[in-house]
Amino acid sequence: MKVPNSCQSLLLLLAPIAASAAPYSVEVLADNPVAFYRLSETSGATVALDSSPNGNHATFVGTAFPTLGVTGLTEEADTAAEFSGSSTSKSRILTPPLFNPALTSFTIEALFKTDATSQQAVVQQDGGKGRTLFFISSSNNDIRSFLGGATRSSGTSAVVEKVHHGALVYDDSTNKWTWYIDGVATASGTVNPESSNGGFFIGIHKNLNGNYFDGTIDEVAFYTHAVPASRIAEHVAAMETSPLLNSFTGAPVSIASGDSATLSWDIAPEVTALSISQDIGDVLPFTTNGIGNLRVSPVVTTAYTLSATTPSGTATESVTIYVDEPAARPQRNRDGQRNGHR
Ligand SMILES: [Ca+2]
Ligand SMILES: [Ca+2]
Repeated sequence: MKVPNSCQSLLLLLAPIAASAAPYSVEVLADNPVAFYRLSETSGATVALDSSPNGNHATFVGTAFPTLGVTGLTEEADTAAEFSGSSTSKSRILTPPLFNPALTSFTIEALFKTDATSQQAVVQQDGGKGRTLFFISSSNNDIRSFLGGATRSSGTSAVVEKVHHGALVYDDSTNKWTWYIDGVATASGTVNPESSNGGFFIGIHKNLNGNYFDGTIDEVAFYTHAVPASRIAEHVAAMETSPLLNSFTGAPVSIASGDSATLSWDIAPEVTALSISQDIGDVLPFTTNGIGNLRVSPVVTTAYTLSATTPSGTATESVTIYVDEPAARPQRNRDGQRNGHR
């Protein structure tokens, strides 16, 4: 059958959409969050990195920080933060100010798994008019927001020990709030949110005197727009998707000048383009059944970034090969004068 060229390109565009979703973090980043805390830091970290390009890094706080390195809540090989529920450790995360809920559309999205039936904050804004925007109520574990002077119930109970996806979406143009629980719109209404420029606490009430989260929180994303229902559903579908990029490592990670190291990778079969920075370029030809490697001989300490792309998104991972460069030593020529050689 002859298909007009214009239709062929349309078919090419449509085909990837029918394919399975990209991994969770790739789907979130595709929607341009203003901040995205993957909480994949290891024990001892004080900074919760913002994985968006916006640099809104947050901090771990408390007499005991949340426990890092616990199993994440998606299929990505990525960890999460465990909160103890303790009133003495007051484990929490504090973001910088990200937006004023009275002045913009917004979306607050998080994965969580609670151990308890007490009232627990997932996300609470700081400041005098900061509100408990995303919490589990002690009333039947109902997932709720306190916004615009009243409770906005999702009508859905968090199940203890079950992983839930929650997203509170506010559309400033219509004043409409919508709760999505596990990818489905469960409740909506209209509201005029309080005006506050405070940062956002994760895992505690802003007064630090209650609503201690007890359980795991992961992949917390903030957006200054209303993420549409179709994208929320894609995010939830992506929770089950394996990572595009299983590993990217260098060995040895530290070499003497003149020696070489091997970069090795393990990628998903659906990756259609694979490249390494530092002018190395396409490395798909060096990849068999998702596994590949390449020898490199950097003359100075060099960071290599592997980018794995599918029709629905790109994942990247970096490794640094440290080069022990010879100590710069002034050399003398036969006249005993220093020359410019390093
Ligand atoms: Ca994570
Ligand atoms: Ca616990």
